[in-house]
Amino acid sequence: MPALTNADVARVLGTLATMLEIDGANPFRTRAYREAARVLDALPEPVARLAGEEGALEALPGIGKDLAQKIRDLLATGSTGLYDELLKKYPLELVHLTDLQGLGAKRVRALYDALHIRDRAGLEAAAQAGQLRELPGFGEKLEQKVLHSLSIAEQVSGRLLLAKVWEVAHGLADRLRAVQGVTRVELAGSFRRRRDTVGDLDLLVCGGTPEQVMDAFTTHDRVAEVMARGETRSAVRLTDGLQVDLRLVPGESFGAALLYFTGSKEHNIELRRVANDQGLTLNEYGLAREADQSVVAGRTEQDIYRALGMDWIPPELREARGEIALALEGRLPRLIEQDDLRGDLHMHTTRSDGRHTLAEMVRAAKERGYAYVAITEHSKSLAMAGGFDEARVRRSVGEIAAVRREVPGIEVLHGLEVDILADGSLDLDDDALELLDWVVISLHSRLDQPAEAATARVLKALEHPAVCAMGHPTGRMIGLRPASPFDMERVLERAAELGVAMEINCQPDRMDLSDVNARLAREKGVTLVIDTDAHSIANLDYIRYGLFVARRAGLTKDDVLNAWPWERMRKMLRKGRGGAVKPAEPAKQPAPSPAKTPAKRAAKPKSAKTR
Ligand code: DGT
Ligand code: CA
Ligand code: CA
Ligand code: ZN
Repeated sequence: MPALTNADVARVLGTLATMLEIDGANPFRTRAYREAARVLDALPEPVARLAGEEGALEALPGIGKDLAQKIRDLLATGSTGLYDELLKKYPLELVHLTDLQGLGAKRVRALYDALHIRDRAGLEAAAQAGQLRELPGFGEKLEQKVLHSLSIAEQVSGRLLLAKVWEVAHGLADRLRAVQGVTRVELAGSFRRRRDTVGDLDLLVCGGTPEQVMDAFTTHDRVAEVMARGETRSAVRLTDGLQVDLRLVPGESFGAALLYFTGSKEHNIELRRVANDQGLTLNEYGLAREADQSVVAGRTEQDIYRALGMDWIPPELREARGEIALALEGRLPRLIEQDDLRGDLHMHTTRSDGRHTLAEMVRAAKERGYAYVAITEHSKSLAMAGGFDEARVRRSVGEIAAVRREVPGIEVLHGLEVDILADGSLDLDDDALELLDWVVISLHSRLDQPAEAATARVLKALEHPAVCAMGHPTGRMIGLRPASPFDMERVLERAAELGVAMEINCQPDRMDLSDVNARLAREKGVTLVIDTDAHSIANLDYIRYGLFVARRAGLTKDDVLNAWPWERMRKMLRKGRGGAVKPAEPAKQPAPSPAKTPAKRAAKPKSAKTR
């Protein structure tokens, strides 16, 4: 029985909450389970260790005697009596229907009772037959929404977010590196290309005896099932369902194997064609002469690319999107790196829905070596998230000034994440917006608007002269919520003209803009900004996922606003607008008062000039 991780236990508790909801249980009870799941998910130490200490579980917030016992049962047996009982009534397939947009526990229950729907296939068939719209409280619109939601879920089903597998992937690799005689371990496949989701993990190992390598692999504590075990290849399934393939490869062909199993398949195919054109053959064993099969290269990727007359291609670019031609001409971009970043321009604190205080977040940003940071709470229409109204923004001015004194050595921008209302106007009046150094605008509601209305809404919001950047532009949530259908090209073209930066949001389930859209943005002349949208100190680590998106988009440090040194940022902010690369045309909207529009931003940020 493999040890359960905190995430495993949290997942079961979350599932229990949903099952209880479907069962029509007391809302207080379901909320208690949901809250406990959240607490465990955020817990920094293994819950299994706490369970061994008298009273330690009960000391956690929101976990009483009853829940503590259930957690102990779970850890000991992998289940609880209640879970088994509910699972008999509500299979997981049914429970997971609540993940789909528009379907809560009540509606899933109604589908089950009225139409005996218990899984996605049944739901899809019923929706296509027009049966959903007939149910009380459903209607045609919801039926359409469900069908759409199913089609998105399909695209990612069976795939896991990169961030979800990050730790276990590195844990496995480190474990294998520790095996005697092992000289190289690489995580290949989509993981190495840093796609936002992965289907499975592909591990390559060099050195060591097959016996010891495979033992270390199959006995990792997250392994739930050994699917295959051989001398050169094994495969396992982990507790979260992730499949991992391991291949043991000899040193002389390690580079060829790494190249092949990193993919993408499309990149491999194109590369093989380049080889063939030169009278060579390329496969996972090496690059060889067609005529006599004598080996030309194979030990490292560099050797192989070089022998083909091209530069080594960073894995993030290996998607057959033109990188092979660039590498043949020696014109690959110098991709942005972690060390290039100088700041983070989107984060929340306890003043709205973040978990750490203003001073804690600023200090954490400074400790990461950033030169500047923007604090961006929500605006008032997100009332549940503690959104700021005008009066609160005014009070915030003093709070930001205080934190600048309290944490010297880092520039603090007074920012806000302002909601774009359904009609494209902003969620705060101009007087309040004028108090800000850095305005991020975001779509949080009414993402289901039809394309034309959504485009008009975003275009109108971009025109406001206070706007510096657009946060998580499309609003997509991977596998959960589709992108707003606005006309991306038109929006990017206007953003470029106005000098509004577009965000690559690093939240692992957002990754928004996507790699494809970020690439398009750069082509249109838009400056990108890579932001964590952190709601806690730990979230600042998410920066790596946004960097991956940027690298997959082929961005250099010049394309990314928060890779600019503070001086350049400061000058740009004083001129107004985030990241103007083309001169902005005069705003079409009537300015609130002549003194306000460009002149106002000429004075900003005040802090920057004085320090
Ligand atoms: P995933 O696992 O769906 O997230 O995506 P990958 O790219 O990791 O794909 P996977 O695990 O099926 O295979 C790993 C790599 O092996 C893939 O990126 C390229 C290579 N590969 C797999 N099948 C083929 C194939 O049929 N032809 C070629 N040329 N390469 C392949
Ligand atoms: Ca894979
Ligand atoms: Ca694979
Ligand atoms: Zn945010």
